Amino acid sequence: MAKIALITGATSGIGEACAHLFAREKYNLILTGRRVDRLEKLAKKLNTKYNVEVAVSQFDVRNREEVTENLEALPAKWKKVNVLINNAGLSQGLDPIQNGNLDDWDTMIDTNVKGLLYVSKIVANWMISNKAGHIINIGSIAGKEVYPNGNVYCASKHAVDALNKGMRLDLVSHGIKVSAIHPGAVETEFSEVRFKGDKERAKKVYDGFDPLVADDIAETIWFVVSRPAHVNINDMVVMPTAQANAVTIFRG
Ligand code: NDP
Ligand code: 8X3
Repeated sequence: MAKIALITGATSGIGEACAHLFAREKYNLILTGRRVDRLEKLAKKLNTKYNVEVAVSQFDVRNREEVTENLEALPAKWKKVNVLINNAGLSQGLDPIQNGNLDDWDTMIDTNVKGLLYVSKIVANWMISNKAGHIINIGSIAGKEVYPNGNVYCASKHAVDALNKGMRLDLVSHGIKVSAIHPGAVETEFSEVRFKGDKERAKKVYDGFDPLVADDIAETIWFVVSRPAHVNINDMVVMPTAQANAVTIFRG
């Protein structure tokens, strides 16, 4: 029977790259996100190209009721999830704490922390019933270091780091693997979202060096997922060669 991966934030960037890679590896997929047109287009493409089954589930991870209703409404066969990729996330703004926008703070905490928790609780219980599974949490270098003006985004990703460790402890006796991947700069829609559609400012983030691309992270996730049954990779930090830490980027 084909394995199943549930990917949050599959409409773009790292999540979309994971959808392609896991479909290539013959996983059936549950793709989630808010932009349902993108999810449906991607589902059709992957079904045609790789002959895998793809279910689309549209919800905003910030909305507890939406998450619960949509995930619980999936037919029983889709609840045998082998891999959950907790990828949906974002940054909003890059301002000193004293100038921070409270709506941006709520959005980051509600998406990156609470949204990840809402999805994880439901899927972890499915995995406990199935006596197996693997949860991949997408953190960030911002969850390992704090950089100027990164304050609340960094706090939200430090929370992901802590939750990854907490899940590992709580799920170890159920045979469920838990791993975190913490990328440095990956060129996706991330900076455009952070700077609220300012494409010029977003582009400058990646000027003068080779950033990671979404496929680099998808391949890393695949490596982590495809280890033998007795191996769990707890934590990985993946950086562009030109980026030594959160703030040190060699722009040649
Ligand atoms: P993208 O902006 O390209 O993708 C973000 C994804 O998250 C989209 O599919 C978006 O879907 C989804 N998402 C955002 N908010 C919500 C929400 N409220 N409900 C449901 N889905 C949501 O960025 P990346 O691919 O780069 O980001 C993926 C993850 O990687 C994030 O957690 C990010 O923090 C992390 N990361 C990114 C890095 C980078 O440099 N790019 C580095 C380190 C970590 P939709 O809008 O359709 O809902
Ligand atoms: C995204 C990478 O350095 O912008 O998580 O925080 S960074």
